[in-house]
Amino acid sequence: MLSKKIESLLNKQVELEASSSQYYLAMASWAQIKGYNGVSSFLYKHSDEERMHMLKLIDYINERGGHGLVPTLKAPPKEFKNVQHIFEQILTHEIAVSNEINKLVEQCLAGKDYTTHNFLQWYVSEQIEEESLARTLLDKLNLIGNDKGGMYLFDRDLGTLETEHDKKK
Ligand code: OFO
Repeated sequence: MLSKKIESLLNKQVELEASSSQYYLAMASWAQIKGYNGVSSFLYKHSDEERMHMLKLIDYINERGGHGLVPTLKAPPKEFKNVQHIFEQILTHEIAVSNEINKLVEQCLAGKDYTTHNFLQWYVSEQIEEESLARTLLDKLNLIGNDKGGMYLFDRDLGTLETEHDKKK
């Protein structure tokens, strides 16, 4: 059985995963109308992954006798400066999410909730992967700079990049 405190912290994490999903969905839609089809397909998949992270938490909370709550979300931004800026925002966002996961892990240890601690290890490794992917893509974008040909290839490659989402299909 979950303690009320851990249940509420897990529900906060549900909200964070849901808002990550919305955030990436807004980026995907922006990229699509700007003609970046590869970037947009990558971001749509990324948004789906975040939704899956949210669902996994809701299911866990419910399985442990709590109540997974569906949050009200703030609308994400509509406009983005450029693709590079999007990936900078993704990296910053993922670092913030990792910090929240780490805090949650600490709280589980403090409350001796080893089951939730164990459950959260999946999120810990997922965050390492997400941060590292965002860093790699941002490094590539920094190399490309204002080179239009480079950007064309980046977009094309991203459209064919196999993500966690593809592997789980
Ligand atoms: Fe849920 O992994 Fe990103 O935020």
